[in-house]
Amino acid sequence: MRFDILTVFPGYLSALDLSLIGKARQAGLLEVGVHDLRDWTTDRHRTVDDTPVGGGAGMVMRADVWGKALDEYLVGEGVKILAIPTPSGPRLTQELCESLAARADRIVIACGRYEGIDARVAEHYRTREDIEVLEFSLGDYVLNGGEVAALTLVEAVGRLIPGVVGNPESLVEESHGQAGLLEYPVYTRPLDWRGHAVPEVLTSGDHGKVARWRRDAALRRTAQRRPDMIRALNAHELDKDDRAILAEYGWLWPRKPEPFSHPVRMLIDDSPDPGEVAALAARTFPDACPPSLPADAIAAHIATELSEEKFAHYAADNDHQLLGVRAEGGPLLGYSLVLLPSASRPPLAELAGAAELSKCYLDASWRGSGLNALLLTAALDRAAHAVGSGRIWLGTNAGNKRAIRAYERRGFELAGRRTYLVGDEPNDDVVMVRDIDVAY
Ligand code: 6GU
Repeated sequence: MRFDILTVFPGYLSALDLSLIGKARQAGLLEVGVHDLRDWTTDRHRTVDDTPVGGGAGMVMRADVWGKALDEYLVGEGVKILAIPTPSGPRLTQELCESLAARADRIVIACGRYEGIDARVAEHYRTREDIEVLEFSLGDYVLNGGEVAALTLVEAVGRLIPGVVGNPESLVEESHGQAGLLEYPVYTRPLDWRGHAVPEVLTSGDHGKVARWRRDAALRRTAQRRPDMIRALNAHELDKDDRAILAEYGWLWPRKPEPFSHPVRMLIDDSPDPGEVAALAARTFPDACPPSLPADAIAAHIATELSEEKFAHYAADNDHQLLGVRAEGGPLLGYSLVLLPSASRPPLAELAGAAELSKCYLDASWRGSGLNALLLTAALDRAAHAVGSGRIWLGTNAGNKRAIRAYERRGFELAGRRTYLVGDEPNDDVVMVRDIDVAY
């Protein structure tokens, strides 16, 4: 592969004589030519720029000078790329660098300065069928010229050419590599430095455990720093452990049907619309009832206890904590209602002073996805912040084994029984309780 870099500051690119790229050039793996754009000027002052047509600040680089210079290097057989660094281009990515390393024969880089290069230069070379024009940006900030971006492109593409990087395994687990994750953190000796220890698992010699730890760390890092990369992951390539880690950061998938092949970011909504909550409550309440319960009793309960007016009252009342959960920008998928001790009427004397988890319901398509744990954690967290340290109780139908098991997994224990009226029908409920505490 050959790079030709055109610039008004050829000295800027002397860094390409050094390190791995310098060695690769000496070894003949890579050719790099650096050329002074002013060599293609004809006037005494070697002028490469002029004032912008239409007015405005700064100077614009002349198309005629650039055209003569570029024509000289965009020649020969094979895949020819004209790369133009500009903050207004699409972002340079690892994927693009891999594609260039695999198929480009010649890359000519036009380094602009001042306000940029006359737009007709890119326009003209785009009309040439034997040339691909690639405008690219390094990121959302402005540099004084394209030279740093040219260095970046040569290094990012050059190191992917076989033989340039000594140990090809170094390329496998990198950030922005195939896994679509940032790289895990790395450590070397000393094992203890200024009181910071290397994570113990890395010294265990257990390769399976080390691999899992590194994968977890990569997932955590990416979830914290680059939500855009999590959103782009293919959900079907993630295992159970991956999913559990991402769930901690609010990224979930519905279990069935599974229409999303990408993780979905769930957000807690601290003030859900009471009408939306009432609609969700009407949809989800029947699933929590035993089959023996008459439909009209369920309908009566929905009409009186789960109305928009009731939820509007809870939303406005300081003794109640109403929460929703939804995918970013999507419909409400779950809601919870906590009654603080002042509003709770516990059915057992020993629960006096406890808060009450009065409701916690999820849309059917999201059950089993981990969304329940997310909502419940948020509800308990807010209850704990209101009461400090204390207890929270709940009642759920004694026949609803799925719910009872789910609450047991979240630390609730059986405390007794109560009778609960749905419409006029008495129902047998279990009462469960757990401690809550502000987690500082
Ligand atoms: Cl490629 N060029 C300039 N001048 N500024 C930039 C850039 C490129 N990428 C980010 N900022």
